[in-house]
Amino acid sequence: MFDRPTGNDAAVLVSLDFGSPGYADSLEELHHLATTAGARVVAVVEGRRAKPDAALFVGSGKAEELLDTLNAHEAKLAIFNHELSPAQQRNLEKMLECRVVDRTGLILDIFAQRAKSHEGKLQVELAQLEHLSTRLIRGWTHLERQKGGIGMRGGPGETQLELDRRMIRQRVKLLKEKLEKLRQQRGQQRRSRRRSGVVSVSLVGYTNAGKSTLFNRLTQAGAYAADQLFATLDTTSRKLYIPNCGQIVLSDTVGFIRELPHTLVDAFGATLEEAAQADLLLHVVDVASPAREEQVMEVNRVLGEIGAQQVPQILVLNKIDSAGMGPGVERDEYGKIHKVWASARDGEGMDLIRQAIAERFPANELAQQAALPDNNLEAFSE
Ligand SMILES: Nc1nc2c(ncn2[C@@H]2O[C@H](COP(=O)(O)OP(=O)(O)OP(=O)(O)O)[C@@H](O)[C@H]2O)c(=O)[nH]1
Ligand SMILES: [Mg+2]
Repeated sequence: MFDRPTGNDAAVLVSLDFGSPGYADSLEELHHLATTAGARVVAVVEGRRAKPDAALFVGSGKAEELLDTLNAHEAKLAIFNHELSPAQQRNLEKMLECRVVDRTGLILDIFAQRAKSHEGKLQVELAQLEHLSTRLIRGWTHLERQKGGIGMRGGPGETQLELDRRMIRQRVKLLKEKLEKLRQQRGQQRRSRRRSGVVSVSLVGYTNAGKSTLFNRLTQAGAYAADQLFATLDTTSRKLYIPNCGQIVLSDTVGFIRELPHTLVDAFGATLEEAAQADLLLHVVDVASPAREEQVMEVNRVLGEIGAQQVPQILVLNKIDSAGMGPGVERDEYGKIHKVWASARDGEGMDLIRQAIAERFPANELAQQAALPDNNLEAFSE
C-alpha cells in the first residue's frame, strides 16, 4: 500500500536550515535514514528560510532547483528532512512529477521493513494507516467539493472513497483491539515476573547507540546489531544472572530518534510500555557522537511521553573505544553509580555495569528461590 524506496532508488535529499541548533546532525541523520531504507542518495538540496512555505514547503525558486537536480540525476524520489503537510506533499509531487517522502514517511518505511514479530507488524500497520488516513481524508476533500453540489452528489467515485475510508477505519479499530489484547498479555507476564521478585531492567537510548550490542555482551544472546537506524524493533527479553544481585530480566528495545513520529509512539505503546514498567533503565549513549547531549535530551523527552520519567536510570556512556576514553564510573550524591563509561564492542566496563545494577538491588538475591521458568519469557523474544 505504501510507496517504498526499494533497491537502489536514486534519491535527492532536501533539507532546510531554519536556524535551529543541531541542523548539520539532523541532515547527517537523514542521510543515514535514507540509506537504511534502501535509497541511494545522489544529491542534497539545501536552503535557508525563516519559515516553511505554505504551498511547497520550500520556496518556488528552491523547488525549481530541486526539479533540475532530480532531472540531472534522473532521480524519481525526493526525501524531505521535515514533516510535510498532506497538501505540501501533493503539490510537490505534482510539480516535481516524482515521489515525495517526508521524514515521518521515511521512518515508517524503515519500520515496515524491520518489523518481524506479529506485534511489531501490527504496530507498524497501525502507524501507517494513521499516517495515511490524514493524508487521504484531507487529500480527498477537494475531489468531493468538485463532485459535490446539488444534483452532483453520490456516484461511483464518492461511494468508492467512502468505502476505502470506512475500510481504513475498520482496520484501524481491529488493529487497536488486537494490540490491546497483546498489551494485556504483556502486563500479565510482567505481573507474574514481579510476583516472583525478578527485577526487570530495560535498555533504552537513541538509535544506533549500541543497545543490542550491549544486550548481547551482557546476555551472550544473538540480538541483531547493525550500523543501521532502527535495527531493533521488537522487544527482546532474556534472563541474566548478576553476581551479588541474582537473576534479572534484561530487555532490548526500539531506539528513539529526534522527531520520532507521533503515530509511531502511539502505535508502539505496548512495546514502549516495557520500558515504562521496568525497575531500572540502562540509558545507552554513543559517547563518541557529537550530538550525544541532544540525543540524551530527546530520549528523556520520549521517556516522559510514555510515562517512564520516574524509572531510575543508569547512564551507559558507550563506545569509549571510539572516543579514546577508558572505562570508569561516576557516583551520585547517595554514593550509587549513575554513570558508567564502557565499550560494548570490546567488552570493557561490563563488570562496572553489573556492579551498578547489583548496587541498586542488593536484596534481590532473597527472591531468587522463586526461579523464573524459561517459558515465561518466550512470548517476549523473537
Ligand atoms: N566502536 C564501537 N562501536 C559500537 C559499540 N557498541 C556498538 N557499536 C556499533 O554501533 C552500531 C549500532 O549498534 P547496535 O547495537 O545495533 O545499536 P542499537 O542501539 O541497538 O541500535 P537500534 O536497534 O538501531 O536502535 C553497530 O555498528 C555496532 O557494532 C562500541 O562500544 N564501540
Ligand atoms: Mg538494537
